[in-house]
Amino acid sequence: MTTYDVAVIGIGGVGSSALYHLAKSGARVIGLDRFAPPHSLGSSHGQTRVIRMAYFEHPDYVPLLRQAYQGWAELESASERSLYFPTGVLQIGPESGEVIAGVRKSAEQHQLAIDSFSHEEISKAFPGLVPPENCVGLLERNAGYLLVSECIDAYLKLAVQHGAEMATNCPVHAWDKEADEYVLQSDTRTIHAKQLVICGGAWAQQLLADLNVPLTILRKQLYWFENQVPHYTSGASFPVFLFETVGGIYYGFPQIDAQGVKLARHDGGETIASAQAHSQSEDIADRQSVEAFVQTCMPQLSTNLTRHAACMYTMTPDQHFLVGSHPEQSGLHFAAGLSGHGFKFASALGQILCDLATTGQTASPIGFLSPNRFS
Ligand code: PYC
Repeated sequence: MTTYDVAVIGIGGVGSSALYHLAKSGARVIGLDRFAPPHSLGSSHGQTRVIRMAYFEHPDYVPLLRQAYQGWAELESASERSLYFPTGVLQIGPESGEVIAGVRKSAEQHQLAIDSFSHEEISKAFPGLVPPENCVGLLERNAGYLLVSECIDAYLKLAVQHGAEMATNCPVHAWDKEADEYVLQSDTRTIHAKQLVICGGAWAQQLLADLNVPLTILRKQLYWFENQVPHYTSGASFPVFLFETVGGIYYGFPQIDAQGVKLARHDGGETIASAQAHSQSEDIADRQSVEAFVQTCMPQLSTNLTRHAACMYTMTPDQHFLVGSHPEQSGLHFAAGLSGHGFKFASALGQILCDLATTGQTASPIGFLSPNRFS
């Protein structure tokens, strides 16, 4: 019988990175997943994810983002693949809104370069964008997008090259701690491991229920719209964008291929009871809201849909992540509740989970993400 040093449950965004870092550190590691990543059934698919450093959500994320940028650069170098595209990220909203005030606060606190645009300057600098009245823009040039499935694929391939094992299409139904080992049960296998890392995405609601932090699952819609004009393309240096409007928060990406411009709504979403209730079905009200945004703020973009997808956000009560070691179960470490803004951190979180599983500690500043804040 094999006893692994570490078993990783969930090898999507963060789990694939953890698997890679663990295998590279020399640990005997196995990654398990109920599907076969990269796949389209969870939270890490749909072509692109935003990456930005002047973090409106909270300045405490910035040191982790510095680590994450470095981690993505290392992945690009190790895999010889282009995964990060620094198009810049333009954030637009009222001066006193959550987004603009939050970007300014993080930029000031961490001396990050951002360029400011008045309402009038936005449309001149970015033809095709019509911001709502009273909005300003902040452009962070050291920001852009990641190719989401390619990142996971690169991590998994490198993890295997470093000796990791993978068990895909292998849901873990239960685990127990026997003496000093975790014993995991799937339909077909029993797996023994000294340490357990849980990166279960929306399945963390069940896998980490004993943390007693309520996790809400939102079904979110992604759209690709046909584009006929040059302004909205990466070739025209169009940036990733995020708009805070009175109607909601909308974000999107420059056109990078024949599918057109990807757009979605960051707030809202349909609450579902569990990850098992997820489906790819459309949400008509959400689509109408995104179309109305296009007609008002990107009026030269067509509303003909070329592609639609649905993914899940796993929300904590305060929309900040849960990262750390289990307060009562020694040897159990987790990253969960990424609340719709976590993928960009996967390179750093995988290293942090590796540190926790192999040394019991990390030098990365994750204290503000401890689940203890809810107790
Ligand atoms: O993580 O930056 C982000 C993001 C914006 C909209 C959805 N996710």
